[in-house]
Amino acid sequence: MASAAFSVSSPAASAVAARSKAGPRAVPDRHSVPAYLRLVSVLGRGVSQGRSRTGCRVGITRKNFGRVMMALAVDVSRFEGVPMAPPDPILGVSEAFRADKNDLKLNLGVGAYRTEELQPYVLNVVKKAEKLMLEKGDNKEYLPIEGLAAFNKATAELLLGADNPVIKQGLVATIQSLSGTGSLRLAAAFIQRYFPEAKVIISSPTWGNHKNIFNDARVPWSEYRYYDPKTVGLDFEGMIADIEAAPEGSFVLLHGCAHNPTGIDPTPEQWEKIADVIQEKKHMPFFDVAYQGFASGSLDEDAFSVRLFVKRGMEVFVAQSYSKNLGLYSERIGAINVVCSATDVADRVKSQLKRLARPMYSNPPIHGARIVANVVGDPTMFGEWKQEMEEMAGRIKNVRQKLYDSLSAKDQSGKDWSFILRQIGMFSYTGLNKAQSDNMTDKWHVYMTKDGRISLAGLSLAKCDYLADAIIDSFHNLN
Ligand code: PLA
Repeated sequence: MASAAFSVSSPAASAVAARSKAGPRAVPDRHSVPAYLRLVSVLGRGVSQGRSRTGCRVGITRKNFGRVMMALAVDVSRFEGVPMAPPDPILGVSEAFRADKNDLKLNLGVGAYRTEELQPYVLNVVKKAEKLMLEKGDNKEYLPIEGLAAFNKATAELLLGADNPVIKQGLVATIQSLSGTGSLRLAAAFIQRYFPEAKVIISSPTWGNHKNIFNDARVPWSEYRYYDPKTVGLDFEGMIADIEAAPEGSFVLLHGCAHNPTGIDPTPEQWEKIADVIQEKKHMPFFDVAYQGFASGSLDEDAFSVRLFVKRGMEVFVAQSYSKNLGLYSERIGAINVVCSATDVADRVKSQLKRLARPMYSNPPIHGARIVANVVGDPTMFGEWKQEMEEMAGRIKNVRQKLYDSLSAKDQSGKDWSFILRQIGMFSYTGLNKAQSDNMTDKWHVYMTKDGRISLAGLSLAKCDYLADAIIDSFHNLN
């Protein structure tokens, strides 16, 4: 009988099997077998028909690889058990923003740079590189699994400095990957495979997607203290104590610069101390560098933390992204670099990263890699990029200052808003709680993440007064 031949695994199909066993008297409901086996006869070619013990028509499709498939009708879905996922806390904000028809609306959710006119910005140097690429008529062949060689060279040099001995000695395993997120995910898969006992410790708070990445890779994580709401600054003692207390050999996830969401970075002296503890505890530093050049306006200054660890001879993981500093958000261009203690180690690590990448996405996209390689590899374009990046970073700093001025001038309560000036990078961590952030959106049409973070890269000088009114109202009138 046909039903006996089924290999079933879904909950709906198991229910079918159970009911079949129960015999013809099983009472059909909306989700029962007969409802969806009845329609099988309309499925046509490749479907053979028979009768189940419930007396219903059933159909099976035999694929040539020998598996027996159950042909299902449409009134009960196999996806019945799939619940609706919540909107993403960051990218979901942009969806809500797009749906709002109010002219006053402001999207300060995702960290994406806008011009003073609040328009997306394609860097001139990117347009120039793309024009050259088009003129050259480059082909679209597959890249090797590790990505474009010229990109991998350029990206490691940009991160570590072209003269860094670790590059000269071949100690860096670099794999081009799918921007910052994809690079983090690849590294997480590597940790899961080769350090199955290790856990990752991440700052509290951190970029929301970090937790998803390690969860999906099945890498256990816990948090170390980072932000102190009382001082609106770094909880340095707490951070050091928690890194010290983590099991030896933990991976310590650090934001290379422009910590997201707080905008608070350790000082150079504090970085030294952090490196001391990590070294003592034989932890592995794992840097997420998503904003090189965007914190200070200088690529070298923003790589200070990573270079400090590398200079100490430590083995280090670094994920890089060109979404923000070259405005290549949708090109998905970035890299994972693993600085190793010996050349053969770097070769082995690289071979395993490739092995992980191959079944995940095979090989990375070429367009963004060529842009980066062309810009970084050409002294004139490199200079132009640095200038444009300084301008972008400068515009964000101006907006930061203006927002502080507006808040200080308008708020009669005497609250000290100077923490905004001490924060760096794209974001300001306002201290607004969820209810207050909801008020920002519901009443003022200011879209932001519910942790109180606002992206200053999405703000214009002209909108600072309006935003200050919204913040003051939300802060003082809601708790
Ligand atoms: N790491 C950090 C700390 C980030 O803030 C982001 C992006 C990434 C990695 C990944 O960026 P990429 O994959 O595009 O290279 N964070 C954004 C966007 C700007 C996002 O959430 O995806 C943010 O709004 O926080």
